[in-house]
Amino acid sequence: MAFRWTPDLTEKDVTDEAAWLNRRQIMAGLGGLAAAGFAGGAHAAEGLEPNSWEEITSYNNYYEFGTGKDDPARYAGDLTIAPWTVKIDGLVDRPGNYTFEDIMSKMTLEERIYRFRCVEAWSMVVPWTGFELADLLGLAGVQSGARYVAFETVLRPEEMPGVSRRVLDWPYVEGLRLDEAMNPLTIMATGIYGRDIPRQNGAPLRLVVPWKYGFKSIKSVVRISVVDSEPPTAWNKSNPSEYGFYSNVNPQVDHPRWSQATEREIGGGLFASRKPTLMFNGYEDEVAGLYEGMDLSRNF
Ligand SMILES: Nc1nc2c(c(=O)[nH]1)N[C@H]1C(S)=C(S)[C@@H](COP(=O)(O)O)O[C@H]1N2
Ligand SMILES: [Mo]
Repeated sequence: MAFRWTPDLTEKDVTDEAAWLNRRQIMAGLGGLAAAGFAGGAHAAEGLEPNSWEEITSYNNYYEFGTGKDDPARYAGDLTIAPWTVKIDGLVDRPGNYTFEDIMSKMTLEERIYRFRCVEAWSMVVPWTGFELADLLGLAGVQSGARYVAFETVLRPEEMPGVSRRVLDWPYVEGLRLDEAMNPLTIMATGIYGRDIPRQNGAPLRLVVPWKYGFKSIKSVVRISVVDSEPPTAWNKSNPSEYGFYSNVNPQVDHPRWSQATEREIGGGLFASRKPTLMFNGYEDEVAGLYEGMDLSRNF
């Protein structure tokens, strides 16, 4: 087995987190408006307490590196993330291979503190840095007739020890309806706590859709295709009766094998009580309109 670099929590990580928290306190002191702007808009201005850097980067799901929660932090160190290109194709005016640097030079980065709810009924709060997916799609120029957006994760068996097992049909793929993709809450994240996003969290850029179960937020994206019909998605292909295309967080629609009414907060401690899960993970005001007239127990 090849040498693996294991990312450890260094003094710099702790310093960055402390600096970030300090900066936030200063911003909050400047008044509600500044604090709201810093948190990335009204939806995030309610004072969410982010999880620690350590929690966010050591308890992960990234099955290409193994199915254990600590496998991604242990084994993702070998993933080559530079150079990196994202192929944008399909129903766009300017298809092509966009380099990570090219994308970063054209996008506006913002900090967004979002709730993150896994379908397995645990949750965190993550201070992402990223840009709106709508801006990237705008760069490529979405054509009329486009209805969905498909995403694909990098597939490198020599760097990803988990893909030797067919746990899922690799590469990992995901999809959104075009209006979901264009919603201002939907971002491509490139950082956490103001630092580059670690490999175990989906470096160098990953999707974050905060009102949907975590598996929709596909990591290490290498391809974005604008298409006219609903694209296949990894978990739906593997088990369609348990994982639907929409996968909106919904406390009233249980997973066939467990309740979705409550969640375990990571870092809550051994004796913490479970927290009630919020409709659309707390983003109902922003996204409920996308699903007007749809039966959410059928379109789960
Ligand atoms: N390519 C890829 N993306 C993925 C996954 C994965 O296994 N492979 N796991 C998903 C699941 S189930 C969750 S909960 C989140 C976890 O993100 P985090 O490790 O940053 O918390 O990533 C999602 N994106
Ligand atoms: Mo998940």
